[in-house]
Amino acid sequence: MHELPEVPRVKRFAANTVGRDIAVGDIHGHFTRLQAALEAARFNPMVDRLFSVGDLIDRGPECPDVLHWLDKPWFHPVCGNHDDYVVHFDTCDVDSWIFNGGLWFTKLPLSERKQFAAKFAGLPIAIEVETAQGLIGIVHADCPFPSWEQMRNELQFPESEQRLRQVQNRIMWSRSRIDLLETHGVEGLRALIVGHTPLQQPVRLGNVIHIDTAGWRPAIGHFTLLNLATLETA
Ligand SMILES: [Mn+2]
Repeated sequence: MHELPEVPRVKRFAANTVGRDIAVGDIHGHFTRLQAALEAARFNPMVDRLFSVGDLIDRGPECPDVLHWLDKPWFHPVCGNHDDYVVHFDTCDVDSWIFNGGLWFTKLPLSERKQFAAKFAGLPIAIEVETAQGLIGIVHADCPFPSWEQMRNELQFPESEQRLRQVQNRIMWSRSRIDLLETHGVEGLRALIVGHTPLQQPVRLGNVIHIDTAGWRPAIGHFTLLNLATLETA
């Protein structure tokens, strides 16, 4: 096991008073398509910020480009289940990762794999963004608690490593809300933005907005860019 630095699992951003805050769904190694979507929405990297629900890599052709994107000061992703494979590349279930698109990673030299893992270990599990209209939460798959505060406490002050792992796995993998079409939402937020489950169009369940419209599936998908102030697509 390589040593990983301790990073905050919940990262908070003050309101953007000079530009727009935009959220995008799963990217999966399609950065050229993402760039085109940003240009179409006139994204301005001088003032705008792009928040991502994670799953930056696997499946698409441009996975190694993720390192350049993580250096961009306006790009702020949470950790998705695919990104979590990278963080734990030496201990994860490699067979299931390869089955899910991770073959490219296994071909990298060990020094590069370590470089990716160190970079991905800096990804928060949850992001919260202040807006004039209220707090926005961002996680990869779901908030598996009735309130955002409860989830934040579980992440920041876990009672055990095992409990933390269970909570993080549900945040990164759970599909129960969308599968059951639960509309009770998450207390303590204006809206929660999630990805993970590919959909033809964004789906809103209570205050939870699912925005993975499969921009990483050429021909049938598109990137949804959601404006966090208006909660409309950009
Ligand atoms: Mn996912």
